[in-house]
Amino acid sequence: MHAMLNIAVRAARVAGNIIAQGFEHRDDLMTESKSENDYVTRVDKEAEQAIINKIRQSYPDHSFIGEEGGVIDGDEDFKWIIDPLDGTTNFVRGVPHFAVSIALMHKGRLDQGVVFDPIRNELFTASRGASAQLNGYRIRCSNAKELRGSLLATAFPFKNKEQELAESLQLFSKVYPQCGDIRRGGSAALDMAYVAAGRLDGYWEKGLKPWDMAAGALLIQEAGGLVTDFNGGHEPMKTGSLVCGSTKLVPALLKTFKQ
Ligand code: 2AM
Ligand code: CA
Ligand code: CA
Ligand code: CA
Repeated sequence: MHAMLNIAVRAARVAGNIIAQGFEHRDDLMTESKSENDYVTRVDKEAEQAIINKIRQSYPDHSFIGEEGGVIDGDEDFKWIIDPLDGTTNFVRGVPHFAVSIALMHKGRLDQGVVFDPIRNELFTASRGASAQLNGYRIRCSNAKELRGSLLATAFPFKNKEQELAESLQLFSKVYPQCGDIRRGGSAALDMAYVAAGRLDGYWEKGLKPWDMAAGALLIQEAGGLVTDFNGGHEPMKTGSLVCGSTKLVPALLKTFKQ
């Protein structure tokens, strides 16, 4: 395993322990609302700090950006992008579906990625050019060629519902009649890991942040799939709009969106 991926995995496991313990003792989460329907807990913050501390032990000069405010300026060539707990709403409500997401960008390219589900002990990893793995076994995106029969995932806007819900429902109503079925899991990182593992054929969502998708994007690319934005462009991390899946399914989805 690549040395930097190895460090990312160790950091993800440390955070995973904090999260799993927090999940068993949910009376003590100190949940706060960042905005309506958007929560953060003591566990999100502790997990992020633990990840950054762990990585900095090995790479003190690197730069960091984490969802819970963990911005550290350093060597811009090595930038860690961290979502310590993706799926906080599930976590707070006792739904055991959430993950740690850690990615490393090297000179602006995704280089290493880890998505770790501490409840199921599923570790999804990818290094650029070296395939994607689940618990050490190679994974691949599905070979779905069309919407018919496909299992997809998406999400609905939980903020700014007034502005964004109509568009979201419009896309849903275009895709849903043509596909097999659609899931709404509540963890973007796990949705993407499941696309990489071929459990889902595709996934789309708008309004994502870089830490929601960075590790998942590398997983999917290394698993032989496609990651684009809603226009088929290659900057979903900049636009926050994401369409991903098997190589044939993504163009089919984009076409369906435009119909
Ligand atoms: P978070 O748990 O790290 O905040 C995409 O749906 C992403 O939006 C999720 O991965 C989740 O990341 C975030 N999110 C925040 N609040 C949410 C909510 N109420 N429902 C669903 N997702 C939410
Ligand atoms: Ca959050
Ligand atoms: Ca997230
Ligand atoms: Ca989070």
